[in-house]
Amino acid sequence: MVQSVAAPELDIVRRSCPVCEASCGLSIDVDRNSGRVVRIEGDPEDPRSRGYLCPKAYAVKDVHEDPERLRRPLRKLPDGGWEELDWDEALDWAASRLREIRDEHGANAVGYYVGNPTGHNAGAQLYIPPLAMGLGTQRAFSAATMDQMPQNVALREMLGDGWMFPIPDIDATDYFVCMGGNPLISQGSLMSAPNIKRRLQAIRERGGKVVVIDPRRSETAGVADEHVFIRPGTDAFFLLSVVNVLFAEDRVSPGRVGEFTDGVETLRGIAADFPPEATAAATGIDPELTRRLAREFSDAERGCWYARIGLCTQEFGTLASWLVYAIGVLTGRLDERGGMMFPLPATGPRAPLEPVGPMPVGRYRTVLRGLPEVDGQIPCGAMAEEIEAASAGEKRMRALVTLAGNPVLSAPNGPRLERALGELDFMLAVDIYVNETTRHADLILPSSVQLEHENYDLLFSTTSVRNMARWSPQTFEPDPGTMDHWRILLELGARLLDTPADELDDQMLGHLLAGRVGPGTALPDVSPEKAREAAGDERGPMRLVDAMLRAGPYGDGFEEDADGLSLARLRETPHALDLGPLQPRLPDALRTPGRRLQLVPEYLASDLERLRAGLEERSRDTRMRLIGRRQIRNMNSWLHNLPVLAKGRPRCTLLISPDDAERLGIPDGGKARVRSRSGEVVADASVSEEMMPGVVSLPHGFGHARPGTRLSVATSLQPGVCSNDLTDELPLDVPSGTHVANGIPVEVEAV
Ligand SMILES: Nc1nc2c(c(=O)[nH]1)N[C@H]1C(S)=C(S)[C@@H](COP(=O)(O)OP(=O)(O)OC[C@H]3O[C@@H](n4cnc5c(=O)[nH]c(N)nc54)[C@H](O)[C@@H]3O)O[C@H]1N2
Ligand SMILES: Nc1nc2c(c(=O)[nH]1)N[C@H]1C(S)=C(S)[C@@H](COP(=O)(O)OP(=O)(O)OC[C@H]3O[C@@H](n4cnc5c(=O)[nH]c(N)nc54)[C@H](O)[C@@H]3O)O[C@H]1N2
Ligand code: SF4
Ligand SMILES: [Mo]
Repeated sequence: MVQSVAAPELDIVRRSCPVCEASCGLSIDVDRNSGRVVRIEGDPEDPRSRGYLCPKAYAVKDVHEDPERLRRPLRKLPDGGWEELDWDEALDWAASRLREIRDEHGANAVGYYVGNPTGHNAGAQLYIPPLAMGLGTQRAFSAATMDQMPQNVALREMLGDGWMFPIPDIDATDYFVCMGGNPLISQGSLMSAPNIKRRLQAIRERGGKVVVIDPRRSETAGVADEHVFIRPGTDAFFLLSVVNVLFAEDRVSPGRVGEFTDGVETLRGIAADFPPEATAAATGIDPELTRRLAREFSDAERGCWYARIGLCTQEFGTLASWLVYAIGVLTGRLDERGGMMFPLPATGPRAPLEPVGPMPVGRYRTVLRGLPEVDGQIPCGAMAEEIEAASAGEKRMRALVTLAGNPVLSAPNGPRLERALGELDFMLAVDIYVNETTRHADLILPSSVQLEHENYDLLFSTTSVRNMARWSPQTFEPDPGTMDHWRILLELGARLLDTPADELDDQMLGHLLAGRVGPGTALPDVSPEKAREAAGDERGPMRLVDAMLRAGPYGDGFEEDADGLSLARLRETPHALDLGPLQPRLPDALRTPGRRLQLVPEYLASDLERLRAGLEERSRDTRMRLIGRRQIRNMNSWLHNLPVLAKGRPRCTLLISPDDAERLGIPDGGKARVRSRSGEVVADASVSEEMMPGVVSLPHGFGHARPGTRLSVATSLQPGVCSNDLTDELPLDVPSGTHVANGIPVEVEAV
């Protein structure tokens, strides 16, 4: 028998990598005939990444081709098995269950959780509002409370805009301090910059200095000039001492930014209590070293003091994040070349937005602990207690919608959450796998994956070290059994709001345009009607992106023949469009009353009492502390089912210092039991000089050995244990409601 084989039809697709924030330019060889990726390379012509990529770039191919990825909606059967159903039935059923629960028990009986891949998909991000409006609930959770929420809160209070992140102007700096981030592995976070290693090396080549302050001698420390160990969770003390030195040695010079900053003298008073000698016992950092670092940083021509997740998900995350920004202000490095600067995204407003009122806090409180919502977020680790009848009684959350999230592995105390999910009347997951979380759902709606839809780097153009705009084409037709994530959200919203989906979509466009064109806006002469007509009939997120681009600071202002940006123009640009280096944006971009930078906002200062109380406790503290880590071939919990990324030795190891290993009798490769208030795990120990004595490190995102999933590769090659079985859901960074995933008190013993 002769089989006819269709000749390959090769093509090259250029798009940005949707896996991490760096958003490298990829050049993908595809065979259109078989619908498969043949090869992926870094795009040498991409002005941002210039050919750079990391091993995770292959995930875009492997996720697309993973036989276990879901390609039809699945409904749970009474016996725990699954049946496939078609989309209309699935959407109707989901909406009717949610409505029933809402109608009977009120809107807050339903909650939702937004996961990380949302940030990598413009449609998933832009279409949360229709679903959120449809649900009308105040019970909104997301990965933010295991991530950047302390930074959001600090910035909202200081600048009036919690999403205006200061980003290192890394290519122009002379002194780079990295605290609680490991950009060599994470590839940069709130610092979208492909090939960080090269950029850090360039600082050193031009005579500058890179300093890493971390309880682990991380991979980033490996390319730095200096590494300083710090006891986990004590960064706020150390930073207050740095501020103390800056004042004591007359090194405070805010420069231009000082002209519109309030609170410098208040901060002097606060820091007066924290000379380096007062904090050394807690931090483990020699007072003279603290002084030297403060001096070097203030003496440097241009400096970035950068901090990330290790400073957020810790006991004093908001204060630590705030102090990092404050050091930037005091040394005149915020909003200045070579310091921490603010991108001007192409989809952002064309003219400064109006000042806003105070940050909302406490419009909703959790039932058992009375935890306040902070700027619309409730701590994700409170999901379990909000669901449990024993904790929340009649006011319990009875339905949950997860959107591209895996909180059983990524949120604190996963085992408690797993048990609680069993108490729900209805759970809906919009996801692409049956994993540790979604297996508890009654219905899973599979979205299309990145190669199957267009994308625009919406979030990461707000975190990029140079201004940029990037559109990515659809590579393959979506699998007919899947639906674009945005459409799922829109269709659910439409059903919950009793509004036709197209009408809801038009309302979204109308709402967006209302703030950007017409009288009183930055485009007073463009009527909403004209803009709406220019936006065309193409539905979905790209129409919204087009409207934002055209109304934005580089946009064509809806004039067809103007030079400015539009989606049409970007669609003709095969690589990322470089829009130049970051430029000063303050004070215009401030949204505080009177556009004044608040160096010591009251809401943040109110947490100083807790910090003061913590100092004494921390100075005497001898408990072992657990911190997390990331690895180059992981992305949180969800890339372990791809053979290329899962192969090799088990990676979920507990790093422990030689001192501790010897003291506890744990040999390299031996088993160690780690116990916290919330749980315990047994992991393979790896004795490592990288670790500060008294600190152990376990990566997160593992723990795939649970039953009922469809992740055969992850389960067999990299099951690991879940570090969040150990993350206690009770302690919080209070002002932001963020969990403490770094610096968890633990007991470690040989098994
Ligand atoms: N201990 C500890 N815990 C942590 C952290 C830590 O450092 N230490 N980090 C925290 C941080 S920073 C984050 S961001 C969170 C992440 O927390 P989550 O977002 O809850 O977890 P992920 O592991 O990113 O899970 C992503 C989910 O999205 C699904 N998915 C992937 N791609 C798509 C898609 O295209 N469409 C749809 N619909 N679904 C998709 C995956 O199957 C998976 O279920 O974890 C947090 N948890
Ligand atoms: N390969 C890979 N890349 C990723 C991800 C991934 O899972 N894998 N996840 C992505 C996501 S969602 C995010 S949010 C980013 C996060 O990006 P990063 O913030 O760079 O994340 P980590 O690599 O976890 O680095 C945290 C560092 O903080 C240190 N640390 C822990 N506790 C403390 C402390 O108390 N004080 C100080 N000073 N340091 C501490 C840890 O040792 C570690 O080196 O990475 C993104 N990129
Ligand atoms: S660094 Fe991030 S964006 Fe670049 S190839 Fe790797 S995963 Fe993709
Ligand atoms: Mo994250």
